[in-house]
Amino acid sequence: GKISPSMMCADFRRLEDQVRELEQAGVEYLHWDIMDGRFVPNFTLGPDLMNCVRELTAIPFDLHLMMERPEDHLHLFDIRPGDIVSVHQESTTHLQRTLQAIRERGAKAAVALNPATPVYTVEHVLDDIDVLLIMTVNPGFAGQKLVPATLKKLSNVKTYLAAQGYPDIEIEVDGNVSWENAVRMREAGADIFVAGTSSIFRKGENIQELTKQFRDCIA
Ligand code: S6P
Ligand code: MG
Repeated sequence: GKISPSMMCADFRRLEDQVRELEQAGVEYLHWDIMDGRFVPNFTLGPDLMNCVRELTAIPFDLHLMMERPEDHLHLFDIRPGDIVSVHQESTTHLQRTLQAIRERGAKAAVALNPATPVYTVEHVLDDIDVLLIMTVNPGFAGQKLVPATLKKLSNVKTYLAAQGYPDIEIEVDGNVSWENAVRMREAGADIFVAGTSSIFRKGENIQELTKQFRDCIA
């Protein structure tokens, strides 16, 4: 499995140090939660901060756009080849066109699904996606509890994608990916794990050490 640390859980007072620690830990992505206060009831990181960290590191970015009409705002982000860009099925008006626009910028196109959104809603864009992001909490905040029904949903996703003829689409999970939940998510077929306060970002503890332990859970 691949690890995508959630940067909204980082210690902003020492952001550059944290990025270095994540480099040392060998994580595959940095996960950027971008919220607009409308699609989700919170605000978090924005393009200026994300683009600034871009200059600090070569780790690919994993953008999670939690906003109304993300297609209107893609141009604000320094998207590079090898990144993942997720837009929500629930908030993107012309989903197929938006996924195309993401691929045109060289990134992997992803659709994110809220816990209540059925997987079959992406059936007609399977040709256009590289990653399917299954939210295991309702997006908006770090530190929430897993919505239990999402584990069953997750275990059906892999079978569904294979049956549709898309076994190579990667499955990403986001929300309360704790040690215990990560093991279950791995068994259910997840490939990319968003790591937040439930795993590698804990006050007073060492990121590299925690990341090592986390990797054992998803191996
Ligand atoms: C939630 C956001 C997530 C969180 C992440 C935090 O709206 O999309 O990426 O930052 O889930 O991790 P945790 O372990 O605190 O749930
Ligand atoms: Mg996220």
